[in-house]
Amino acid sequence: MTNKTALITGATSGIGRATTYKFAEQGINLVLCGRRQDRLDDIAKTLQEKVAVYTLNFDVRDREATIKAINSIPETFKNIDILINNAGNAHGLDPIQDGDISDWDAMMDINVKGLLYVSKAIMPQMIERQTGHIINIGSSAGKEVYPKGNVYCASKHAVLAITEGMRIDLNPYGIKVSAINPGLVETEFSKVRFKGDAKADDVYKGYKALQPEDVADVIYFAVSRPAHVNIADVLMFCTAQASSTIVKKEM
Ligand code: NDP
Ligand code: 8X3
Repeated sequence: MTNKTALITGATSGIGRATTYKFAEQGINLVLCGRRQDRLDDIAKTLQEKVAVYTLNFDVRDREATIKAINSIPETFKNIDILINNAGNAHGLDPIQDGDISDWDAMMDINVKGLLYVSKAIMPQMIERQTGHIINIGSSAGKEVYPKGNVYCASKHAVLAITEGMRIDLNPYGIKVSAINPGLVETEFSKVRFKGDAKADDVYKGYKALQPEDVADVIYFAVSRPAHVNIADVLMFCTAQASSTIVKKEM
């Protein structure tokens, strides 16, 4: 995997950050994206002894800023071999009739439109070089709707549909497209969903949830397969989880 470059969105936390460390261990050069520059700087400082690292600070909701940031990548990092479309979150957990419209906007704008903007900026050079691998981080919520999950689940169902569409449309150019769909992963996800409310602390109590490193391992497995193998779709749960609503908890 040496001499490869990966661009990872949402590299400042959780699954994205764990993937960053996993890729650096394997010698993959990195373009790390997020809004929290202090975290990007810390990660870059830690990893730059192992691999080349470049950071980009932009909000994926902002179409112009996203395209401008990606177009500003210096020549040495410009050929992105691997794109990890990971930036995203849930905002709120409410019955649809009580949902906050700003939360709906955030989830559709970040999880769906942000992923499209980033992909739009990266795909042309992959097409030109007739190579590349795009991994979209979906969710078990993209396969199964759960109570109060409504719009978050819709955003992740959209990610799955976009992934399948990308795989079809990019097939003539030899570009691999994969969806990695985890269930419950212990990250800052629930802090964001519940906007800092103490409810977030209970989400991962009473069982061992997936850790971000578990997902990073599967992402690396997917990107390190031989050229003729594409891991199209992965659904992964912690052992305690059987479906979106069935989680065996010890209290
Ligand atoms: P975290 O909250 O820990 O990380 C989210 C990342 O997304 C951060 O690095 C954040 O960076 C970035 N991000 C959020 N909003 C924006 C934005 N507007 N512009 C740019 N970057 C943004 O959550 P996870 O690691 O859990 O989530 C990563 C992905 O995994 C998401 O797509 C999520 O839906 C998915 N997922 C999570 C699961 C879980 O249970 N945790 C399960 C299944 C899927 P910054 O704030 O610095 O911009
Ligand atoms: C995140 C997992 O179950 O909270 O996608 O939707 S869940």
